[in-house]
Amino acid sequence: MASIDTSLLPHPTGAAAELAARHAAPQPLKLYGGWFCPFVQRAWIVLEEKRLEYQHIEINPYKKEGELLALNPRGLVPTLSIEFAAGKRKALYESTVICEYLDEAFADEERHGPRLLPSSSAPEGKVEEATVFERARCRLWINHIVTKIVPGFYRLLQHTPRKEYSIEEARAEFLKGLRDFAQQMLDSSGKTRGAEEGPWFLGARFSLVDVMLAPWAKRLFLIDHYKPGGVGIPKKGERGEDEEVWARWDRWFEAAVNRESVKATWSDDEKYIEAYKRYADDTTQSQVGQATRQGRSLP
Ligand SMILES: N[C@@H](CCC(=O)N[C@@H](CS)C(=O)NCC(=O)O)C(=O)O
Repeated sequence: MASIDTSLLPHPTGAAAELAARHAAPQPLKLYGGWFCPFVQRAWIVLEEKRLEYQHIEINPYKKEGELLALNPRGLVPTLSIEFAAGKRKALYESTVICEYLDEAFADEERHGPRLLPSSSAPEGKVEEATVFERARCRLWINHIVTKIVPGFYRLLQHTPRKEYSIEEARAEFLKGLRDFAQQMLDSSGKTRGAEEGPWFLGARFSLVDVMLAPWAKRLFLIDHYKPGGVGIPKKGERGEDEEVWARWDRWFEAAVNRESVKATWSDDEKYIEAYKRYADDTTQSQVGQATRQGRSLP
C-alpha cells in the first residue's frame, strides 16, 4: 500500500537529475540511493570528489524491495555494490563506512584527488604521529556529527506541540552541536597540521568531516521553513561572546553549500520541502523518524 514514505517523488530533479543521467550506464561500482536522502548524498559527494566511474540507481528504500534487501539486510540507502575479480559482487552499507571505503580503495591522489582523511605517506613501519592524530581528530568530529548534530536535526524538525520536550529545548540542543563544531574549527585554526587558512574543518583542505555534515547544512533551510523560530543561529552583531565562533560557522557553511560536489548532488529546493513535510508533521514511518520519536539512537 502506498504510504507517505513510499509515495515520494521517484526520481531526482535539477542538478542531481542531470548528474544521475550522466551516471545511468552499468559500472562495477553501483550506488543505490534516494535523491531526498542526506546519508546517500554523503556517498554521492565522495564518488564525485574522487572522480569515480559509477552507476547511480535510484530506489525508494521504504518499499523494501528484494533487490535492496539482498544487498543490505538493514534495507537502507545508501548501499554500494562493488564488482571484484571474475564478476563477483559484494555490498557495503552505512554512509560513513562507504565514504571511508571509497577514500581508501581509490587512494591514488593523481587519479582521484587528495585523500579525504589525512593519510601518511611515511615509509612502512614509520608512523607519522601528527597525521595519525589528525585522522583520529577527524573521526572524533565525525562522531560528533553522527551522534549529536544529526539526531539533533531530526529532534528539532520532528518537534510538534504534542511533544514532551519544548521546541526551545530541541533548538538549544541542536545549536549547541553546531556551536561546538564551530568552536573546534576556531580552536584548531593555525595550531594543527592542515589547519592553515581556509573554510573547511581542516582549514585549506576539504575532508570527510565536511562531507559528513554538508548534506544537513543543505537541509537547514527546511527547519527555517517548517519550525517557528527556525534554526535560530544568532544574527551577526547579536552574538555577544560568540561573534567569532558563529563567524567561523558562517564561513564553513557558505563553503559547504557551495561546494561543486554538494550542488551537483542536490535536487530542486521545493522538492525537499515536499519530501520533508512528513518529518515536520512527525508522520514519517522511516527508521530515522521512528527512532527520533521513540528517543532511540538513529539507525
Ligand atoms: N545509518 C545509515 C542511515 C541511512 C538511512 O536511514 N537511510 C534512509 C533514507 S534517508 C533509509 O534508507 N530509510 C529506509 C527506512 O527507514 O526504512 C547510514 O548512515 O547510511
